[in-house]
Amino acid sequence: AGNTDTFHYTTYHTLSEIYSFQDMLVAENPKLVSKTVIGQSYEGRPLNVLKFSTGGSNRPAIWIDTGIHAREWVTQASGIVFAKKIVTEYGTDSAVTEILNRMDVFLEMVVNPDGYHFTHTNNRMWRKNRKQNRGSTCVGVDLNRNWNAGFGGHGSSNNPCSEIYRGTRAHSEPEVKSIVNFVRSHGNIKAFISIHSYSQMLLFPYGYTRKPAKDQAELDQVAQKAITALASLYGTSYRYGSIITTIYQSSGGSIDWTYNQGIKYSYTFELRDTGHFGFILPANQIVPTANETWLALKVIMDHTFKN
Ligand code: ING
Ligand code: ZN
Repeated sequence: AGNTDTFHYTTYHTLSEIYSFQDMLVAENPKLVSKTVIGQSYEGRPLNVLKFSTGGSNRPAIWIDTGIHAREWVTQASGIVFAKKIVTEYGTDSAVTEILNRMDVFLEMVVNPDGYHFTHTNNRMWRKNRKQNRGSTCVGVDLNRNWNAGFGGHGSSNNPCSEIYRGTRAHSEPEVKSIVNFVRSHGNIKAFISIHSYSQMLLFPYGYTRKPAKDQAELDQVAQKAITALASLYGTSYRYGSIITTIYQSSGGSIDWTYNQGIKYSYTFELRDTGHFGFILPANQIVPTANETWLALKVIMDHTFKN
């Protein structure tokens, strides 16, 4: 029922509403948008990725994901807004048009569907997936500690009851493994942007080591440009820098893995706010948050396109 013009971007949606949004967007824009199911979650839900493409084969691509952590609702909601923006700005915005004429964009709006469903039905503050951990009554693995980049190091836990439980081994979780397989088999991803909330930060590798990324100077410059664009809309101020020096030490994170795979433009956003509402950001901030973030995303995409 409905269409993506009358869809309510100003409220939070259930998982099934997000899935039907995706299908509507594909149905309305069959030449630009398609849906790929890259795997299934632990509880058997589809892991949907929207592909925005104007043709070609295996074009250089930009990956964006939202919702790896269940409770970070403004991220999944922003993912919906980004998807709609891509289709409305293709052909009207010169940067988006130019990018999509030569590159593909992949958007996974709900990386952690089981956790997201659980935040609607049981516990609004759930973060991890819903893995039934063997030998423990505690549920869930932190999907941003499960990647093979400093796996098991500081800033992750081997305790299944911890909010930062890393799982039994790297890539043990289907939600992570599906992205790993996708990234590897695609082989031509140039930027990988993973979106969290909250803290208002733009972060780049590394999180597991203090060793600076070899592209640190460039990553830093692009981040500075991106947060300047972001602030230009409503004045929202962001900090930026490497994960370990800007937020905290954290091992097994996605963008450290993608960076080590050779994806130079690996970034993580921490969206609004700085803690007043935290994860429970009022719905009237969804669209402004997505709008300002989109400006920063376009800076990163445009830089990727030109390099
Ligand atoms: N923040 C991220 C977390 O997983 C992060 C910070 C980003 C860590 C990138 C490692 C890599 O802890 C939130 N809010 O989840
Ligand atoms: Zn998060």
